[in-house]
Amino acid sequence: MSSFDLTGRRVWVAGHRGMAGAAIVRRLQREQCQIVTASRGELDLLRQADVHTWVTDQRIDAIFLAAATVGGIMANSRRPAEFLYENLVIETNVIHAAKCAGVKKLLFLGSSCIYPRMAEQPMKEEALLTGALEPTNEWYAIAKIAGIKLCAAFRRQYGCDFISVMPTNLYGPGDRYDAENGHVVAALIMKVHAAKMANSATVELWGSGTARREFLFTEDLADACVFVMKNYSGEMFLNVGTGRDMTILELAESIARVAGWKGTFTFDRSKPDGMPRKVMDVSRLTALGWSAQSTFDEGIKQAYDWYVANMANLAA
Ligand code: GFB
Repeated sequence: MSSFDLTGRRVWVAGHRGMAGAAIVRRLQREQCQIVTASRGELDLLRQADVHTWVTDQRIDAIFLAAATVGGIMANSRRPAEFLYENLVIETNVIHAAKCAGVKKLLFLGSSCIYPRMAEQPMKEEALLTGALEPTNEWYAIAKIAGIKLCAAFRRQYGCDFISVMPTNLYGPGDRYDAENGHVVAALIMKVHAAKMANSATVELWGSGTARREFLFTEDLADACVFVMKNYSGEMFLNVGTGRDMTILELAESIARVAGWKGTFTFDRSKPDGMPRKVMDVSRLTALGWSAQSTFDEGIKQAYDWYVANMANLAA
């Protein structure tokens, strides 16, 4: 197994304000490395020359590329240009700058939405580009597929040690708590908590509630990213998840249980379900020696408690 020592390295977490990037920063605090971050005001990742200068001047050794324009099913459908263009530009700028500056290792974060809509479940890495994408997130998926291919191409042509991981749907502290544009876990935590506070008897779910998703706690994702950075080198990207899924209604019921809300769910079938099922085959990562440690109920409780403690600041 390949090994990359983080000790003493200057490690840039691109996208450290996002849910995944912030979790990677927290996890890296347990390593003996120098964590480097840049706020949006200091560095605009959409500006190629600025990214090149910054990576060179900062003498970066390793990069976690977690910066991306992200959102839930509705944000993806409504803002296709931003999801395609901004993600392509960010990853192109950072990956190319890393090569030019001689960065020793780079880990790119993709997404499980890269797989075909009708991919065989659980989805193996080999399913990439074997069929048509899910229309609600194809713009984001195409950008993420390009990012994986950039890492692979730079490895083949220039020998760069650039690798990619494909996280499943994530949730946790610091998620985007936005009922319209966020992902399902954050949106349902908000809706259920609001119903509890208002003594409402019902909460409306988008779609049929029968779509199936796999959810990974963001602290587990961060742990997997650090593990993979240290222990894996190869052209094939790696799925990161739990390998277990549930229906959206089951997710909603778990959140209601954690929140202590006893109402019922209704369904707005005018809203899309998106992919009918999305669960990853995580056997490649398991074979390397990593598996998720948090239980779903623990993770949801932490995410819910974080939201309740921070909701006043989020609204401000
Ligand atoms: O997490 P989510 O927005 O995105 O939605 P995807 C997951 C499922 O939850 C869909 C249902 O079936 C939705 O119809 N759902 C029910 C809700 N109620 C709600 C609600 O109030 N809000 C939201 N957002 N969903 C994403 C991609 O797809 O997967 C992203 O759009 C990313 O780009 C992510 O790749 C991993 O799981 O469908």
